Amino acid sequence: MRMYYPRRSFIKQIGAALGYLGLSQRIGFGQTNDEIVYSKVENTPTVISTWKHGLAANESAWKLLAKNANALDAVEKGVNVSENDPKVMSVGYGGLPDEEGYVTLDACIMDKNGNAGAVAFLQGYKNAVSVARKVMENTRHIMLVGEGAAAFAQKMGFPKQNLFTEKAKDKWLLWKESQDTKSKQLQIHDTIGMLTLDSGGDLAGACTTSGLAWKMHGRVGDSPIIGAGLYVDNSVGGAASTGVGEECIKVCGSFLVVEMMRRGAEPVEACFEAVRRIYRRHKKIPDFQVAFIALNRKGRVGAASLIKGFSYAVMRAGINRLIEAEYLVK
Ligand code: SD4
Repeated sequence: MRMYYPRRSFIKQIGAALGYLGLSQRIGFGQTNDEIVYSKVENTPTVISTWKHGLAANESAWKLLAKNANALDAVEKGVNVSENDPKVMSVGYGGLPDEEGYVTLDACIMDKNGNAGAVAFLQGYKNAVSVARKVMENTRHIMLVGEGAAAFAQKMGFPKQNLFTEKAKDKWLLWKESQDTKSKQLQIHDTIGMLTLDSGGDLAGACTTSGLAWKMHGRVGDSPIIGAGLYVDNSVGGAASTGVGEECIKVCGSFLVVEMMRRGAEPVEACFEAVRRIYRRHKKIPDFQVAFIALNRKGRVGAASLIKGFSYAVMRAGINRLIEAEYLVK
């Protein structure tokens, strides 16, 4: 097993060169245009999100950021795209269910003032992050769960609907036949976490998911937990996570990333420290994934994952790009 530390690769330089020519724009080229993505330009509106479906979510957030909208509106509208898309089977409508066949959603959101809202074990309302925002703005609490969260969503006027699509049902029935929990855990971790920086230099973040597929009924992961699935401190930066939530919760992952940045770490270094903490708790090669994205208040971005296979999307200056994250254990 080899521990991997971030470094610039030749291929990335090629990606950067193509970026200059505009060849890698909007197609998820997969490499970093260092000048745009890692530029030192300060206060450039920026959006970063997890996984390939983050590209579409970024576009929606970007539309708002480009019009000088605030980071909070952008982040909410951004992740709503994944929540509404039945093809994204790990978030919102069309999300894979728990082992008993219930689609239960977890989400949270944070604004520039450190305010936070969250819902967990929410059923019947696809835009969990928007319900979380209402919790933040319309109640004196931070988190509502289960029936209470659903009753609140109804009161706030969100439409109730069945989130369990036929496609998700087919997959669930297949799993029930095989009961192959282990390999499925490895494959299914496509929560969307998103961080935004607006033209006023303010940050916001959101995280929304249907959680690990085939989880126990009642299980809640890291995604709605402030400090685990998401953390934003406007004076420092923000971080969000994806992967096996239990591992992230145990190290207060997103909080850790932000605190590392507070002490001067670059976003990518801060993300590596969080995955390193997780790695150290396990004496063997990890058979699960955890990954983090980070955005600091200057607009610098970074990400890291425990094992290979995590990608994240960054949009800035109208250019949207999917990037393979560096990973810790080869
Ligand atoms: C969870 N972190 O519930 C989430 C899983 C995930 O796509 O990333 N799902 O633990």
